[in-house]
Amino acid sequence: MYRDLFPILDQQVYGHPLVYLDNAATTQKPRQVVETMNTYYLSQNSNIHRGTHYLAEQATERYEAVRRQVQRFIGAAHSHEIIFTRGTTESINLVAASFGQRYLHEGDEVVVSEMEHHSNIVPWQLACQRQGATLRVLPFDERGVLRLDRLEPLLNEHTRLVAVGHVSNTLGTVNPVRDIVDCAHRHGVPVLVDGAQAIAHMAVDVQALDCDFYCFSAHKMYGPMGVGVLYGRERWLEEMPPYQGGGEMIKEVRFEGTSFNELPFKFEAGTPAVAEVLGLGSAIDFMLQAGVGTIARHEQELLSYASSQLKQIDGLHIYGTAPDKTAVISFLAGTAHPYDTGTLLDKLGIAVRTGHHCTQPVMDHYGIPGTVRASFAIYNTRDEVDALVSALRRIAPMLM
Ligand code: 7TS
Repeated sequence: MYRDLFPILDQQVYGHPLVYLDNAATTQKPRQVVETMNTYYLSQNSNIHRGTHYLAEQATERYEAVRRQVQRFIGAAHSHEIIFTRGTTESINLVAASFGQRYLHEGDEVVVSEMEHHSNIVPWQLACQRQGATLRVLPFDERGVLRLDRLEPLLNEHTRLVAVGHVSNTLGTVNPVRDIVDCAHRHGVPVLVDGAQAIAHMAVDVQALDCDFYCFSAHKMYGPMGVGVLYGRERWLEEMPPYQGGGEMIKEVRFEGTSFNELPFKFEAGTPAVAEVLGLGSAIDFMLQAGVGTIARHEQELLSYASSQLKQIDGLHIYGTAPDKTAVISFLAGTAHPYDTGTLLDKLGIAVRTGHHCTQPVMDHYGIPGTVRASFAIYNTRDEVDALVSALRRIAPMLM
């Protein structure tokens, strides 16, 4: 399905057809996304917001139209709640730095979960160090399900924020974000959701989730690298200080003092990645044309087929068996190091990711060095699952 739109998939690797199962790291880009960016550079390029000439006005209008498109896509109340960043990592760092400066003080606490990507741990560690605050951790159980019963006891009058992933990039677990938000809000604590692994796989509605911040990257949802989104509730964004200083984010600059621009420009210092933002718009068009529900159903079919096939391989162990999962399967083949399994699969044309996937606490939880991870997207097929399974059967004697 849709493979014709992704020319990169039609190639041989070491004499085998490419089987691309590294979609949680980055998805491939449909032709229309690349063409949108080419067209921008070949016939529309201009810096935005400051020109009075035709090209600048057109570029500004296109860029701002994508902001409104993102607003509709994630159900935000206002388009000025959509901030363009370089990606999930920068979105989280923005909140950690700016919200941290304004609201985190000596003795305060921030709660993250044990299954977070390092991008949703380290910025909070840095903010806590700067402000004299403490990081608290919500654990998960053996299946990779968050221990929600442990959330309430973690929340107290010192808690300033809960930061949690919508979907785990290693375990595939879909976390019950709305329940987490309800619990945190009962204690007056805002919630940041790292949506990097959710946005391409399910419908996201930030108002239905009732979260305070939501972060994602374009490159994991069929869009370009180098651009992402921070959604923030107006109330917080209004009160938070700027993250970076520079052009675009100011109202008036005097040496005696500077006043800042209104939202969203307060948080978009400097020339943004205009072509990439337009590429993100085109990626959203692609997802809506395919249908977010269709994408989710297709991936769920692949998940259940692949899981049942992989379970039949002797000595193969799957990490992450939550009842609600996206199409991410982490596994180890016998006692083989994940890197060896990944290298052998690569020689058969199969691209998987190996290692700790920037989630070392997850590896520590299970006492393993890393996993092999296969992750699926709209263009993957049952034949590709079969190719993975038969490759694993073929290399098993070398590994176990
Ligand atoms: N949060 C989660 C849950 C992620 O999976 C990733 C990237 C990030 C944040 C960071 O996103 P970035 O676009 O800012 O880099 N995850 C992965 C992965 O699983 N393999 O490579 C990158």
